[in-house]
Amino acid sequence: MTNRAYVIAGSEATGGAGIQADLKAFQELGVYGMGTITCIVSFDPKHDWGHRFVPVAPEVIADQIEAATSCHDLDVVKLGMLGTPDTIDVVAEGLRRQPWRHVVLDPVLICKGQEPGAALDTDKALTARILPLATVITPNLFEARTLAGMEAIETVDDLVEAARRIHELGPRHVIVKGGAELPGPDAVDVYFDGEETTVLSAPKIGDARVSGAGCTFAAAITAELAKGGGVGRAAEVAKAMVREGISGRVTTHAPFASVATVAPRA
Ligand code: PXL
Repeated sequence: MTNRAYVIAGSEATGGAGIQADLKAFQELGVYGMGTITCIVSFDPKHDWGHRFVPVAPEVIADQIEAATSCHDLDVVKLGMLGTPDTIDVVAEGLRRQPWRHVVLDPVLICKGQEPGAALDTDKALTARILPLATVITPNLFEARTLAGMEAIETVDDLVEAARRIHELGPRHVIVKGGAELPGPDAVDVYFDGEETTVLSAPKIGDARVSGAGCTFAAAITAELAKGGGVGRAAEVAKAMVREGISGRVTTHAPFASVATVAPRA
């Protein structure tokens, strides 16, 4: 049977991040993908490439979820940018209609073009309604600080503490990404499964953040889980894929490069 994976996420019109990156990652890893679009983000070249953000109407999101889940037997889903409390409600409702082996949550908390007040509502709704459904969560430093209620995350020990705190919010598997911003020469991620802590570390490739790295990481984990692998191995594959993608990054006319989507050499 063809391995299938599902993603519910926003469209990012330049192709670097969002559902565009997710579906490319699925394809590269040999998984047939289907997707539901929650919002449309179009960077604005006339205004410093700021985010223009348009949510998709909740009933249209519900229709897309109905179509995908009726058409395919799915047991693995990735959640990317949801964007508004209304979107979160309709996605939570849609997910509750069937059992999932894995719900991989990339907790994209704020998109730069959104009102900070709206972001706060979104944080609360995400924590209340989506976190309890997630089996795997992949926060970056900013998201980990918010979810764990920590003022600063600056060391690997801080990453471990954040992973433990976020685990208590519900998700069985927590992978906190140090990324470019964690001080030090290495890109460090910490995986905590409730018992064991695993540190994934590799030398940083430059210091700049690359668009789509986080999306690709969670999408690659989702694809590997769809193929039947465990979370630990899936995280290793995802990290290798993002490393290759950052090293072969696509330069753009925007001030940031986009991750290239290439499956890691076995
Ligand atoms: O990389 C986070 C992200 C996720 N999803 C969408 C985005 C972005 C960042 O711009 O636009 C749709």
